[in-house]
Amino acid sequence: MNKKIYFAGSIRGGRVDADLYNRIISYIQRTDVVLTEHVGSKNLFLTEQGFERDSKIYNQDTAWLRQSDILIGECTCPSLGVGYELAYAERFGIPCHIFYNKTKTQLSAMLTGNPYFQIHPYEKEEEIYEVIDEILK
Ligand code: 6IA
Repeated sequence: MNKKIYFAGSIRGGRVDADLYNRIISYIQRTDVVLTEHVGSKNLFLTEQGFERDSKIYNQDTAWLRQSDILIGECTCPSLGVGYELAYAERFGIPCHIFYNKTKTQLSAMLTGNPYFQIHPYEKEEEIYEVIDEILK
């Protein structure tokens, strides 16, 4: 059966890796379902905000997260929202896989120090897809 994947990546934390998120999402979609396809989208209106809009986003994302089978996060670009989602997923017992480019950043000790998280440092993008094959099989 297709797995439901919650892909987490930075939005207001910065969009430098948006194209990478998009490639990872497309890769997962070859075999499984990504609930958060918009995280890789080029057309997010980052300046739009407001409590009503943001509370809809929060409610929708946390509902998706509770329904998901696995969280896959790309954490090279730090994001408060992704950090929050990881803690939320842990609370609901959703398995979490975290990728980050070790030549570009050092991951927070709050993630590397927590054995709940399965952490995958990489140097080259191809390594991500090899690990994803293992995760999804
Ligand atoms: O703190 P951040 O914005 O970097 O948090 C990114 C994470 O929060 C992502 O993994 C998303 O799942 C979630 N998230 C943050 N903003 C949105 C959003 N609005 N839509 C859906 N999920 C979101 C995008 C437009 C908004 C900037 C006006």
